[in-house]
Amino acid sequence: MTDLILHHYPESPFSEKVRLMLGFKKLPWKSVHVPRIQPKPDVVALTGGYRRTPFLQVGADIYCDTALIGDVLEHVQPEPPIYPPHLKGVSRIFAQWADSTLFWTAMAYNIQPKSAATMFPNEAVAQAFLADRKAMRSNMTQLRPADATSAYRSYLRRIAHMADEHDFLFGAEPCVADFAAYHALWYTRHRAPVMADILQATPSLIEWMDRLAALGHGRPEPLSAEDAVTVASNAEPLPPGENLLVDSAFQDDHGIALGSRVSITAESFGTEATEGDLVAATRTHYSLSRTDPRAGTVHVHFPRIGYVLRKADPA
Ligand SMILES: N[C@@H](CCC(=O)N[C@@H](CS)C(=O)NCC(=O)O)C(=O)O
Repeated sequence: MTDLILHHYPESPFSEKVRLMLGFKKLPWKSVHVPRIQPKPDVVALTGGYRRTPFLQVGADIYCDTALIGDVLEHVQPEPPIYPPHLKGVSRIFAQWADSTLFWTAMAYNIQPKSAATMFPNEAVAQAFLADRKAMRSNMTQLRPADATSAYRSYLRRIAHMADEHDFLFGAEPCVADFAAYHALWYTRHRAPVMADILQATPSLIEWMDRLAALGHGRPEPLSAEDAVTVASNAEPLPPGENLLVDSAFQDDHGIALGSRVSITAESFGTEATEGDLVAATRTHYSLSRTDPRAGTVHVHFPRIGYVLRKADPA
């Protein structure tokens, strides 16, 4: 199979979620480091506008969002499963809560003046990062630090209750719920250690985190961003139904026909649009075809949930 190329950066919590899934499935992968803030010319050459981290490239197919990347990894390497059949519904619903409510509560707690001072090499880098993220959050409400602290404490206790029962949240083996709940807590522990006391109230939580960390990151090998763009330009995107996604049947909820010129944006946090021709709109995902001067023709894939599909404005 063509290489799995993960575009990510070490400090990114959502990337840690995927790195651990790769570790759980013992997969080899190529590791491309992307910038933490805009501009991201090599990212945009592949995604067409989407700037969030991580995304997964396989040849000329670009899979955006960790929810979709989980599906791709399960397809590539079904064992061990991250979506065990008996937890199919609950694990995805729990993961969605963790990737949204838990994540944003943790981040409002993690990034406060006390921790921000320790996270960046200097004031200029800190200011650039905070300004970039503020612009990304412009359509979101943000928890105040005290409210975030109260909620985070409660969520941690609830997760610890689950870890009291079994080695992992829903049983003896990890599933997507564990990976989704882990990454924001990993950020507290490793990227904002001055804030990490909050994790100590619940020993079973730390033991559960240690069990997940022990899964490792699989077998990464470095690749430059330029080489990743060359990989795309030398490949053809796979037709819908033959790529690494589970379904291809057309589901039209928007009155937008296949072949239409469309744009896709995240519902919130980083709403830069990707524009292209709609080549698939299935129960689970959208796929756009676009041609880039450097990357050639690529298919960019997004999950349906969390993304907005619109007809593109006529040129
Ligand atoms: N729902 C997305 C969220 C991804 C996300 O918010 N990632 C953060 C980094 S952990 C991000 O994109 N930050 C801005 C950036 O990296 O440019 C996913 O699951 O992939």
